[in-house]
Amino acid sequence: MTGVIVRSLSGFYDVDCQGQRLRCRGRGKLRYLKSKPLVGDRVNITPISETEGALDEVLPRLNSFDRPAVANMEQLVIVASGAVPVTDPFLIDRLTALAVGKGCEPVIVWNKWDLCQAPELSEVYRKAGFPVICCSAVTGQGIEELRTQLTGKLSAFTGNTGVGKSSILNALAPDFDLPTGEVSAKLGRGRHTTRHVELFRLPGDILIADTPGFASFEEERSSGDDPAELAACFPEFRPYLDGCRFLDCAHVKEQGCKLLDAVHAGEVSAVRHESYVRLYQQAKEQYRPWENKQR
Ligand SMILES: Nc1nc2c(ncn2[C@@H]2O[C@H](COP(=O)(O)OP(=O)(O)OP(=O)(O)O)[C@@H](O)[C@H]2O)c(=O)[nH]1
Ligand SMILES: [Mg+2]
Ligand SMILES: [Zn+2]
Repeated sequence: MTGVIVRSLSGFYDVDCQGQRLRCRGRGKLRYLKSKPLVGDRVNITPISETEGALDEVLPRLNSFDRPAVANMEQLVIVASGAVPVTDPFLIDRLTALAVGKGCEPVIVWNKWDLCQAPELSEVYRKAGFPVICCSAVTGQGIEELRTQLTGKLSAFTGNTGVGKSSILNALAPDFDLPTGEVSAKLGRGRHTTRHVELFRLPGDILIADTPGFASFEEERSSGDDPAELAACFPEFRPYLDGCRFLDCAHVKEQGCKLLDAVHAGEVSAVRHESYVRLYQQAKEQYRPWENKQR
C-alpha cells in the first residue's frame, strides 16, 4: 500500500492511506537511509492489522526541508503578522528564497489583520509576484480565500511562533480544536505551542502541515547553497540578472549592476534587495562546495 506520512513519533510513523490511518514502524533497512523519513513523504507500507503496519520504503522526493521538517511540499505558506509577534520581513524573504530554491511555491499569509494591517508590506510581496492573503483567524476574514489557495495541494504552514498558524487551521476546520497559545506581550514572543509537525487532511483535497514556529531571536544558518544561485531565488529579480556589466556580478554593490538600477528606480523593492544582500553574505561565508552537500 502507498500512503503519506502525517506524523513521526520516535521510530513510529503515522501513515495516511486514502483516509485510513496506520501506525507504522520503520523496517531495519530504513536505518541505513541517509535522511530520515519526513512528514509529507510518500511511502510504501505493509499493513499488519487494521491500525498497524510496517514502513517498507520511502518513495523519491520532490523536495525536503530541515525547518520545518517536511518533504514533498508544493506550497510553503509563510504566516506573518503585523501585530505581536511582529514578523521581520527578513524571515519572510529567507523563507521565500528557500522555498523557491526547492521548487516549492511560497504563499504569504498576513494574519491578525483584525489587530494590525500591513498594507505596504503585503504590497511588497504582491509586487514580487507571490500570492498574498490577508486574514484573521478570529474574524474569519480571508479564510475562504486561503482555503481556495490550499485546494488540491500539499502545503505546510511556517512562520514565527505565535503568528497564528494553528489558529488558522482551527478556523479552516473548527472540529480540529488544535492547541493555541497566548503570546506573551512582555517578551514580545510566544513560547512554541505546537511542538511537532503534523499533516492534516481537510475536505476538498487539502493536505496541510502545522509546524512549530521560529522563535524571534533565532538566527538561522543558511542552507550551504551556492551564493551565485541565490538571486534567482528572488523571482522578481530574474529579468535584471543578465544585463550587468560584470558577468560574475553579485548584485550587491557592483558598478553597472542592472538589479541595483532597478532598485534605485523603484522597480524592485529595496526591502527585498536588503534581505538578498544579507542572505548573500551569509551564504558566501558558509558555502563549502568541497563538502558537496546533498539537497
Ligand atoms: N486577534 C487575533 N489573534 C489571533 C489571530 N490568530 C491567532 N491569534 C492569537 O495568537 C495567539 C497565538 O496563536 P497560535 O495559533 O498558537 O500561533 P502559532 O503560530 O500556532 O504558534 P506556535 O505553535 O508556537 O508556532 C493565540 O492567542 C491566538 O488566539 C488573529 O487573526 N487575530
Ligand atoms: Mg501552533
Ligand atoms: Zn548585478
